Amino acid sequence: MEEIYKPLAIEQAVQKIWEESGVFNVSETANQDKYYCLSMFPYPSGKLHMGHVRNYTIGDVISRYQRMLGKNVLQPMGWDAFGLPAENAAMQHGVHPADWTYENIAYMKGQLKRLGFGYDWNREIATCDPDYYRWEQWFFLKLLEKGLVYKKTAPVNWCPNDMTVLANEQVIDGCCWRCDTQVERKEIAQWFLKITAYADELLQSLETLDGWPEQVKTMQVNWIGKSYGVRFAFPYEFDGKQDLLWVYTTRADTIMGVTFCAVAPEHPLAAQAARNNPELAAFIHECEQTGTAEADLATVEKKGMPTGIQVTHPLTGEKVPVWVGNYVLMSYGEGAVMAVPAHDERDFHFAQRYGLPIKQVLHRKTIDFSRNSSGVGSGSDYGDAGGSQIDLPFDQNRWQDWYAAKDELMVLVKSGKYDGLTHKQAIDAVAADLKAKDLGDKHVRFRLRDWGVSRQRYWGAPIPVIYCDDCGTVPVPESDLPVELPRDVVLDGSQSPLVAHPTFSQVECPQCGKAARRETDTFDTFMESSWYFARFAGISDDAMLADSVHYWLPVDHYIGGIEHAILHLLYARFYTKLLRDEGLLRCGEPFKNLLTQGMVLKDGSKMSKSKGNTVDPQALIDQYGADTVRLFIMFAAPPEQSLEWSDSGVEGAFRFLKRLWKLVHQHVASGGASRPFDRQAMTEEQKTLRRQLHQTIAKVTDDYGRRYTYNTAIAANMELVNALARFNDESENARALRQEAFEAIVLMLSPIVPHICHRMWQELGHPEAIVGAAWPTVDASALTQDSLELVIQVNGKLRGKITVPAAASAAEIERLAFADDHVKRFIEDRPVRKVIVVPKKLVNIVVE
Ligand code: HQ5
Ligand code: ZN
Repeated sequence: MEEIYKPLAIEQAVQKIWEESGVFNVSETANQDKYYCLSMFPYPSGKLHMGHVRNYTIGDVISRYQRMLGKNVLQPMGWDAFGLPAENAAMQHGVHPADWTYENIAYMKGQLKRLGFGYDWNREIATCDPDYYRWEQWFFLKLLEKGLVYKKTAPVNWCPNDMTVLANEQVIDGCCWRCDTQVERKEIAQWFLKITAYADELLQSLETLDGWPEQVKTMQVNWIGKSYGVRFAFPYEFDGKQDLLWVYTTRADTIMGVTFCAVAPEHPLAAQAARNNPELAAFIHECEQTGTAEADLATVEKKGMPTGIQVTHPLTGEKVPVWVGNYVLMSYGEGAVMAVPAHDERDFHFAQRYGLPIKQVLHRKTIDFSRNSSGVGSGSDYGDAGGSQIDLPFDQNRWQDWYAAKDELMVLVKSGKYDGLTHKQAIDAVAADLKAKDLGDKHVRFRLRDWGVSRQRYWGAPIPVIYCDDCGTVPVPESDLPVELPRDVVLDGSQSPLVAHPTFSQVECPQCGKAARRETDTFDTFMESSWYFARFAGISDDAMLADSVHYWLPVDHYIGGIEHAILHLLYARFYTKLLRDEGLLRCGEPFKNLLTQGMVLKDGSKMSKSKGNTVDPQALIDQYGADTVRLFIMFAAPPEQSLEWSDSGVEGAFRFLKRLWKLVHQHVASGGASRPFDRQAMTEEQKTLRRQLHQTIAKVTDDYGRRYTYNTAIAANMELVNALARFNDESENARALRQEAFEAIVLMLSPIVPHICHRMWQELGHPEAIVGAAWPTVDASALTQDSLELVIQVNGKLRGKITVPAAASAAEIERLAFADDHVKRFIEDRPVRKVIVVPKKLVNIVVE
């Protein structure tokens, strides 16, 4: 064994062994339990960020640990390769998006290998590969057939100069990020996946996800936003015609407090009123200039204008004015709301601003503010998560809970026949009265919208449909899949390169053979990431998913960033249910356990290119080796918490590895252990060290297996190494004990620092590779102590120490205490008043 730790040479050699032996390439075996460990696959953006290194180190540590428990562990890796960055790079540097992407993949793959992650590279996926996206197209057509896919016109952010749709993130201060032109709201036809058809199941089955953080589940509950309310109408007359203004509310109990109604700028009533009102028409146009994001609507300055139309309150018969409000969302509910300024924050601000009346109809009973009212209720009538109502604690899954929490708090006043009723009673009574008049009923509603998957961009999977003047929308025949993305395109940022392409869109109609037009939109990249975990497990040349997928799924542990709490993690759950219902999967949930790792910070803020505070992992790997980087990352913080970068911490991790290497070297160089350990012939010091060793194994096993606190697992091993450094016994038995301790340390650290441990394991006399070794077990007999040291106090003052058998009774301890010479001297012949024995700690003798 070399005296000096040389990480680069060791890591290179060990990685070569892994590669050549193919240890991480797995298949389905019946005689072992499976474990599927997955880290969120990266966008091939150029090079690894420290955040990636953290994410993938955690996944690798979990995988290697499970392998040591005897599991058949699948850990795959691939590339979420479509998306805008490739197109932007193409425009900036004149490189083709495909070349840019595959070059990045090659570089980043090299980095992942250099970090020693144990992936099954045989299953590598790049989503921009036609062999991948052909199945996405195939499945889309299955969904189309089933009616789970449809095309409809929906508002988008539109740049009139670039003639393209912009994602919400690409609208900066209301202007196009590229050309600074003011962005418009435009209605264009887009493809949608009917995620709302699964809204209830997506909500209900969250309850089965015991291995998910509560925070993520709560975010999904709020995003799905199930609410129980009443849908009802205000009759009105316009241009001599009778009409109804429909609204939806979760707060029908406050119906007697309505002082006005508000409609979205796109509402038909607004358009009616604007016909003879140029001022109103101008206001509506102005509203159309702002984006469509719900987030915008929650924060936008609330503005409105009266329509001049009055509707009739369905229960009181009073006239109620209707306003157009820029904060009312057309795509949620009816695009119109009843406004109750006394009991809704947003209505209140609006009423104050425009001098509208405010009528209180609820009287609060005593309120217990100590109860959690963290805003779980997203049941705003406006459809966003900004809880504009009085937040109450309730479970959105159940009518009873929805009512109960409010009933404890309020009764109705100034509400005519409803006076004195509770929230629940009032809603029931109001709904019944509206129903009797044929003007409304109870109604369940979701905040979740269908998923728009069309993108007017180049670097994505083509949507496999054809438009024919005679036959309408025609699916691409299965035999013509994949619809491949053409390479020869011009990327100048002015319009979609697929629209500009000379031949891509020209196609014969598969049904009638006449000239037809191919869809030029591509899929949202979240389509690819919604099923990649299944493809890894069931990769196949001639099917979307091979049968092996049933062996591996669900994923046992999924590791990734909290930024995907809603979109990706909801889409993947939705897709799993779609695949199940198509008979391609047997499970209904994709991820059994979810670990959301914290951010990597530098000087307290997120490491990012724009802040200029990044640390390049590559430089550190080159300087210290992969093991040091991995050790620092796992030692600096538990996985779910943010990690503050520290150069001295990296240096400290390196020093620890050097020290451990040196101690193992000393042990091996001086001959190691010459005979097995003799338990009968142990000194007290040997017993103490061996007890610490097995206590450490017990603690570290708990840290790895249950708590995921690798930082404390490392700390416990560091303490054990310190104890070994202080242990100067050179007897045969001591050498045998040292051998046992080093073996255990090397095993326990091997998931985190696998290269150095591979070498030390060999040097400790094990020819077979450590990746195949079993996790160390606790010897319970080492944990028990034969004897204990107790402190003796006389009148509360420390007066001596005694050693007693660990199993000694209180009476025996008392007897031994009084027999101690020191203690005798302090007691002399004073009468003893009391003796207090605190087991395993002390004896206090109280004398006069
Ligand atoms: C982190 C950083 C950067 C990354 N391709 C998608 C993606 O997020 C994942 C799909 C499943 C939708 C973490 C991030 C994520 C993983 C890959 N990360 N800090 N790709 N600075 O390349 O923690 O949270 O952006 O889990 O690395 O990130 S990615
Ligand atoms: Zn046709």
